[in-house]
Amino acid sequence: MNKTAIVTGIFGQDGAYLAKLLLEKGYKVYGFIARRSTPVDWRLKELGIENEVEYIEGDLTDVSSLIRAVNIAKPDEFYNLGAQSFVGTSWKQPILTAQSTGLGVLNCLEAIRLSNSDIKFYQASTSEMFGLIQEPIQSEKTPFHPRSPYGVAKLFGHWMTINYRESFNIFGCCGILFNHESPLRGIEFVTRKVTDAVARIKLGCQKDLHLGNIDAKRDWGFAGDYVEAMWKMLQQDKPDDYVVATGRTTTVRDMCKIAFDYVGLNYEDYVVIDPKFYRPAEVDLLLGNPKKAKEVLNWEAKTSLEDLIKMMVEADLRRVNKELKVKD
Ligand code: NAP
Ligand code: G4F
Repeated sequence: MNKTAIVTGIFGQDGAYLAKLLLEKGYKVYGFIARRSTPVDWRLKELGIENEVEYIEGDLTDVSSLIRAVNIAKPDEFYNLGAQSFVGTSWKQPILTAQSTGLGVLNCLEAIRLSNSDIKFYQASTSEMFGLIQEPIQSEKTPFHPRSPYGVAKLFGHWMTINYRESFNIFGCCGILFNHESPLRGIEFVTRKVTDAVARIKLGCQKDLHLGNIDAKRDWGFAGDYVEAMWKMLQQDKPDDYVVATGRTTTVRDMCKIAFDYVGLNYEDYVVIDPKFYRPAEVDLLLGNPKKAKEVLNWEAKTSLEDLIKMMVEADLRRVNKELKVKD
């Protein structure tokens, strides 16, 4: 019989790719969606799946809406991807971040415990929990030291998931995912901010690009690859936690170079360092060790950073070209 899944955060980058993957595997997919004043389903539309998902309204901060959703969908699997996920915003709205990104996880776990504790649960943990890194290459065994209210909230959700596994035998898995990007990435994140700017500069409708700390290093992969790891975690016999990463780290500066080079421009002619984009505390370096995911899940990243940036620049060139045609 086909399986059923609930996905919170389905209108976000990962939610869209995961929904597509689950639909391709024959799942019935319910999207748990927070009410917003304007429609935000553009990612599902880009993937052509907006009419294949059933939607249930609710909010991660409202446990009753989660219990209602679980009772309606009766899922086999519950993927919690919903969160206030932008690190920069977490200093401006720390309490909202704690409530949705942190307590929201406990609300999901309680909804499962109270309704049907056989539901398998995936928690979107993050490399941001490593923060001030304690080891040069981070694995499942590396101690955490979060550097932002977002990282602290995620760590609460991470440990709650482990605690519900140990206390109530809930099949809860945490994917400690390193940065993953795509043409569906939100414009506020640095890769997409860069590829959008590259397209606009190339097409003559933007002059320069203001960035913060371009010496920060990230382990960047493709979101389309990473959602497969999420699914694989819930297909194992035993619940566990996994680092999902490429094993390569690159500075923001070099990522800019890759993006500008792709359209034949020199990033140094356009990037302006703007202290406005510095963070109160920075995560200088992230580099993941995906060995366990490879050994247990038979998962590995397939897309190089160069191919990823090319895919993103091309998508942004298409979007900006379309915008310009509409204006003509
Ligand atoms: P995203 O694009 O920001 O998507 C998050 C989604 O959660 C959005 O659709 C958002 O809706 C929704 N949401 C926010 N607050 C909510 C609430 N209170 N109730 C219900 N839904 C809510 O993030 P993503 O990049 O897809 O990431 C997916 C998950 O993985 C997130 O939990 C993120 O923290 C985590 N993660 C991401 C990465 C990465 O590199 N992408 C790495 C590690 C972990 P609105 O936009 O309408 O608020
Ligand atoms: O793209 P970012 O905003 O991603 P960040 O902070 O690493 O967080 C992302 O990855 C996490 C996984 O490690 C997720 F959990 C989280 O939800 C999110 O998806 O920033 C990347 C780096 C930072 O060091 C930042 O300081 O780029 C640096 N940066 C430099 N200038 C900038 C900018 N970041 C942004 N967003 N905008 C800038 O202008």
